[in-house]
Amino acid sequence: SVAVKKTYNQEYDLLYQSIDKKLAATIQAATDPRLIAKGMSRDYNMTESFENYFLLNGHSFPYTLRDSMIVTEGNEAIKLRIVNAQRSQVAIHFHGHKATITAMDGVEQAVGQQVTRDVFDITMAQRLDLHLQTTNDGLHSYGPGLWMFHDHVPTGTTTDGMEPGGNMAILAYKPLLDEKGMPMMHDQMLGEVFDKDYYAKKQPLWQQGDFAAVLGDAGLISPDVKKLVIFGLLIGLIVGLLIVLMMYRWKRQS
Ligand SMILES: [Cu+2]
Repeated sequence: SVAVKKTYNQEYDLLYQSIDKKLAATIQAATDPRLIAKGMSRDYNMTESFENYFLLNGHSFPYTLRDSMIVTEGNEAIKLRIVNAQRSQVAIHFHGHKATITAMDGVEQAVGQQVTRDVFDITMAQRLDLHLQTTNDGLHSYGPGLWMFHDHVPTGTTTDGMEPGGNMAILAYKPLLDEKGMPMMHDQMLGEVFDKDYYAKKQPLWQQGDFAAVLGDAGLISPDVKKLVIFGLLIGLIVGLLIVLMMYRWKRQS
């Protein structure tokens, strides 16, 4: 807004949400509103449910890099409006920075009550306005970088149990972005997790590492068919020879 632009160089909204995959599946599976109502209110039991997906502005990592990156030139005052719309607490941390709470639930905080800190615990439905200063003064910013910002609740950075995912995101200083606006070196850093097989849990975790050529995936070592056939033929030959030998002896005795 115009008023914000007087004090700040940029402003961002950060909306945190989570999804319970069981509840989402109930809605997807039914075609009749009565079935949806029954499924959601009577079959579904919230006390036996989990949060499986964690979203920042509607997307999970790595898509947060495309849609929810905070990009700064450095030496900027940035206003952040954070809303926790998920059913559990978030504890948001901006690596390499200490931001300041300027408002809570839309109410401006008096200067003496403004708190500068690392991690911001935001309970359900709570809103927090922060002043993030990207000036390298050893306090508010520790200098240019690709700094991640994420929920310190361990489940918050997972996607259906796979890490890294969820609301993991990046606060990027512009010189460290490539010509497409993506973090530099993201191929090397994140190539493994940009593969959808990673989140489908089909990919060995060491696919990119030195072990890749040595080790296959757990539980998926396929049998050597050629060896099995030769083994079977040899066993057959030995048994056959024994039978012939026994018959020969039996004939001689009779
Ligand atoms: Cu952190």
